[in-house]
Amino acid sequence: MKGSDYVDLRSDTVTRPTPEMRRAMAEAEVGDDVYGEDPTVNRLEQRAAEIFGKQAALFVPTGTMGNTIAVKLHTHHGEEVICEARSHVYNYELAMMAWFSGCVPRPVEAPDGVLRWEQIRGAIRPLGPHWAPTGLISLENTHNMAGGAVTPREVIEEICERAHELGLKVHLDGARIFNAATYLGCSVADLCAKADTVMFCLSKGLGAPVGSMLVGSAEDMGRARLYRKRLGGGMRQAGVLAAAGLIALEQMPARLGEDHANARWLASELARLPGIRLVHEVQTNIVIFDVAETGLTSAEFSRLLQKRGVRINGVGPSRMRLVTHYDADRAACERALAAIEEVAQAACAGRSS
Ligand code: TLP
Repeated sequence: MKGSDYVDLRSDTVTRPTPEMRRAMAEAEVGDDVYGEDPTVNRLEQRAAEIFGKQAALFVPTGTMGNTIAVKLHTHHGEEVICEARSHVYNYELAMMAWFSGCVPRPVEAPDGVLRWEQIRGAIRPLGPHWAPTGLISLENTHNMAGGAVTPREVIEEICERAHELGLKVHLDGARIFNAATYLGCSVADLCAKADTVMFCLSKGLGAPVGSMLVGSAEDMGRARLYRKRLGGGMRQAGVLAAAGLIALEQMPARLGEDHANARWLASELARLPGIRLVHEVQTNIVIFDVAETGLTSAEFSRLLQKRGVRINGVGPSRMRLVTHYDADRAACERALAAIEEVAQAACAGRSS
């Protein structure tokens, strides 16, 4: 089976560029972005800043680099970064906050994936003879491992206002911030108005082949540009990538509701299958479900699905995560469901015989 024959719900990172993106990439006007001379990158950065209501933006190759730069911007060596216990910045970025910024995470558990000021307040540490002081608060919206959970605007605003009163900055890992805004029916500018920096991905639900953006103050983005270069992210004629990014940014947010509807539909169908337990309410494009009662591990379940032309990965010994996106329409989701049903039924029948 060719890669494109699979129904691939491992992530929304797997989307391929649309024909319009490919055309725009081929025709992109380019220059050397390290000299600030790539007109397409400059346009993308300007549009991202406008759409988020911030002073400036920076095009980075990955979300990991955007988060890494943000942590560096707001902290000093030897400080703590408050983040949710399952957050990406803590669990999936190769300890970059330690490696690049000399900081340690101070994880705080929020079972529903929504960190609130009450919980954060208790984790803030002043400078003292034994403690590393808090340097930054990092939020994640939507929260990936909490199943795409959305943090409402009022919650973010309260955190930012209280943090600012204490002289602390707030970074928002908004890899899927457009999914959050779609769910809430508000603009990303309103949702992120009080955050000091926001990282969002063009290459997830928005479908660009490569790229993320960091947005914030002009001063912070000026410094961020230097950190990007240090990390090897000076990409020269990156307009070929930014051209796809512009289409992702301008056109793709409007269709994210379709992905959410597909995820909700899959969740409601999965809920009636034997041996499958949904782990959370589905708000956006991520569904996490538990297969323990089928008697299979997530790795075994994944292998059996793969044989049936469906790719879904485990995110724990018995937990699986599926992510909907524009490269998997309702018909593809129906195919995925049929495969999951077959595997679950066969496993459960095997158990009871
Ligand atoms: N998430 C990927 C994997 O790394 C898990 C995925 O498939 O969901 N923040 C959040 C909330 C993310 O989900 C991701 C990627 C990133 C940051 C990092 O983005 P990249 O992969 O561009 O470095």
